[in-house]
Amino acid sequence: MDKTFIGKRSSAAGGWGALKSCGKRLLQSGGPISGARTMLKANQPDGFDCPGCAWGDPAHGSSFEFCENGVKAVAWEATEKRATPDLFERNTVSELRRLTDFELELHGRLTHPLRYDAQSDRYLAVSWEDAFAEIGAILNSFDHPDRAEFYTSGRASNEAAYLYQLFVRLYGTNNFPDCSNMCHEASGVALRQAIGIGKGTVLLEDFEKADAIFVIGQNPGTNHPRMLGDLRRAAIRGARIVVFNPVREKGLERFSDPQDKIEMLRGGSTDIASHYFQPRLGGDMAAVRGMAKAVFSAEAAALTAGNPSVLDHAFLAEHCSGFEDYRASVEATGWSEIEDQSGLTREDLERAAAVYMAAERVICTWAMGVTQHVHSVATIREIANFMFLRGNVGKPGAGLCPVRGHSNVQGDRTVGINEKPPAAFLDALEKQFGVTMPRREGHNVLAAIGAMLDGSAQAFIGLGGNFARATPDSALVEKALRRLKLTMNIATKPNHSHLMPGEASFILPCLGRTEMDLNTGGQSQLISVEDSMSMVHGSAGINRPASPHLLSEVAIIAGIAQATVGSSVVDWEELAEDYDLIRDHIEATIPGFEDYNARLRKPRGFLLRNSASHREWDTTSGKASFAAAALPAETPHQQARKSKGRFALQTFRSHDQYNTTVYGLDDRYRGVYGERHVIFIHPDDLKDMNAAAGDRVDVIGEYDDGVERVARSFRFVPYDIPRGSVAGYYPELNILVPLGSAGEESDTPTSKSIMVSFRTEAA
Ligand SMILES: Nc1nc2c(c(=O)[nH]1)N[C@H]1C(S)=C(S)[C@@H](COP(=O)(O)OP(=O)(O)OC[C@H]3O[C@@H](n4cnc5c(=O)[nH]c(N)nc54)[C@H](O)[C@@H]3O)O[C@H]1N2
Ligand SMILES: Nc1nc2c(c(=O)[nH]1)N[C@H]1C(S)=C(S)[C@@H](COP(=O)(O)OP(=O)(O)OC[C@H]3O[C@@H](n4cnc5c(=O)[nH]c(N)nc54)[C@H](O)[C@@H]3O)O[C@H]1N2
Ligand SMILES: [Mo]
Repeated sequence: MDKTFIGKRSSAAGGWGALKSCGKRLLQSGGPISGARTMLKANQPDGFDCPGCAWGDPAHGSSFEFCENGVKAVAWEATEKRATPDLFERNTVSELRRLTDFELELHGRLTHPLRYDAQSDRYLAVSWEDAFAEIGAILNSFDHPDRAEFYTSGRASNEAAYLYQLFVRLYGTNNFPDCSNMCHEASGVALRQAIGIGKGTVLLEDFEKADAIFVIGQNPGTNHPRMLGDLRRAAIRGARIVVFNPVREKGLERFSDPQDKIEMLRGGSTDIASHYFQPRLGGDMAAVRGMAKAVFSAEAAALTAGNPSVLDHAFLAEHCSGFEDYRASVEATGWSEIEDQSGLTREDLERAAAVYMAAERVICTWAMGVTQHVHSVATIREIANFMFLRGNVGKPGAGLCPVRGHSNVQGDRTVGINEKPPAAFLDALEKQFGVTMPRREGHNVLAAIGAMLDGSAQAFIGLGGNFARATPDSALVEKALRRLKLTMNIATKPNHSHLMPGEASFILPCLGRTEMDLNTGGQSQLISVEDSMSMVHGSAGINRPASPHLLSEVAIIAGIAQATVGSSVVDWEELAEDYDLIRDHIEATIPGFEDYNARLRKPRGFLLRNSASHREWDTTSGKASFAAAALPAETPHQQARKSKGRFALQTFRSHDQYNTTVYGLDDRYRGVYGERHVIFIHPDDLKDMNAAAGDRVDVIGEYDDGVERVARSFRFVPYDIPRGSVAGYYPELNILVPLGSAGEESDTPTSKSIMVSFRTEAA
């Protein structure tokens, strides 16, 4: 094992390696037959929405879109293994805490509601009625509703999320910390400022028409494998694909599509990226500004030569505000600053700009490599600026495309999981339910942790997710959770967040996406989700529930709501019996859901209207707004190099994990096997430290707040990554992400720019 932990990188992403890996997962989950049957229903009109990612579903195509990581997500949920009360009786919580999340989740699906018994330090089975009654009583014992924090992870359906926000607002607070705060918050903030809506403007069909696709700070080979199919088809058609990523990611280089029988038989693969640029960490705003600068020079040259304009003047005149200020700010930015921050040369950026200018229709996609930095909002505004120059928003084959994470993270926001709810939504809720809604701004993730630490919060309620592991400074968050009066998690499998009980604590097991959700009359209930392209579609599970004691998320929320706020305003039981009635409330309070129940039952669902894609700009200026910000005063790379031995660290996902859920210890595309405690680093940086591949070191957090942060025993992996930038896996490195470092305007933890140094492992 020791000699082989750094092995061969796959020659292409996808392909036979993906099929082999799937076979293994399906077998582990209890047999290929039931597994394959389950997979055949993923992302089909009459099946369930894949719990893997938020990429859109095709209107046409093969009987099911094959996706290795979709198979893993489905198999993970459809496992035959069970975490029964027996497991919790045999082991104290302190003993279970010694297991990794990987080992914990291997115990399988939770089967019974559990209540923490402090005296024996064990979780014991409890009835649903007793659990609801006790939770309601504790929530009602606080002197103020803002004492409780209501977290949401992005898997919750529209129906569960809407019911949850309704209950929480009737209870009296807007405290909705949400996984989105750690994810695409910056995209929402920046896009609302720039185009008047916090969502992307493209449809899946646009990928069939684009002449160029820019992919910035995203690793779709691992995190959105079905997107690779769309990129591959675009590449074959001759579209140019321009990648900006400090790390050479296999999936973006070559891809062998398991859907393509001929390619599979020939052992062939398709080049994805026509251009692959490796900026320094956090250097993307400079890189995009460099491309904009090249576009402006080309425009000047075209005017001099009497050639057609490069800019889309009609679009700029009719639709944009702030263009002249932006032009001035680009002119004021020098090439040396651009080259230094981005780590790319002027020639590189001119080449990239040439691709942009040669294309009639351009799509730009991005994900966490852009959103988890201090300057994320400014960077996304710069991406929008760049796209406005040639009118690449609001026309077919073009647009802005933040690629979402969790399968319904976008839908949860749409239906009201928002700590800063728009006034119009609260007005609509008041009209619909005839009661006053809280207007105070609530807590996001960082504010909720702050409130737990300073003692003003007394309860944590989790609708899915793994709050303690996904958040920054995980060691501090653990302590904060254990000081609360109440902690409660609705979950499918055990994880570490459940093992940090407050005075009273509950684990409430729920049905997964793949399972049949039947009401008391035995009728199957449909839920709905919204993908990255704003398509809303239905989802109904096909598997038998993992245990007869499970309730749906909706039923659990209804039970807690009934016990806490009673049924004078809302008949919770009735809504839990018939989700159509929840959808009626959504339709009555949120624009875009007209005829929700009928349209949901159409094969591909329906599209939520996106104003910006119709070139309607709901911004303060009423136009698509340019931003004229200067480049960041300092990028993480520039900050790190001021001190010898310091590096800028990003934390990303391996090919064998889903966020805090680790499926296995291999990262095939990056050639790392059986080990997750690794640091990817440039070979020359290793040489400078007199270190070698495989050496073990402690990683020291170098954030300036006096807190000592050490991640112990990591091994170096030499890699194709810029000097001064290093990378390693989330969540193992979350103890190094400082709570105090957050994105400007987004308040997102900066988990892609952490200052670190290395120390030879303490003996
Ligand atoms: N199988 C699987 N699918 C998933 C998930 C999963 O864990 N597993 N997670 C889901 C979720 S919640 C999300 S949010 C998405 C995440 O999807 P991604 O955003 O693709 O996730 P990360 O692994 O964080 O990868 C970030 C990428 O950005 C690059 N990067 C880092 N810093 C920079 C930078 O400064 N500039 C540039 N240009 N690039 C940079 C990294 O090298 C890496 O390739 O995936 C979703 N889908
Ligand atoms: N350092 C670092 N930290 C990060 C990131 C990073 O890139 N680097 N990424 C951030 C991002 S993008 C995100 S989205 C967050 C993710 O944060 P979370 O959403 O909180 O974390 P997950 O790991 O997705 O949650 C996994 C747990 O969800 C539960 N679960 C799974 N399916 C269901 C279901 O159907 N219903 C219910 N109720 N529960 C279910 C299971 O118990 C499982 O253990 O992490 C963030 N944290
Ligand atoms: Mo995410």
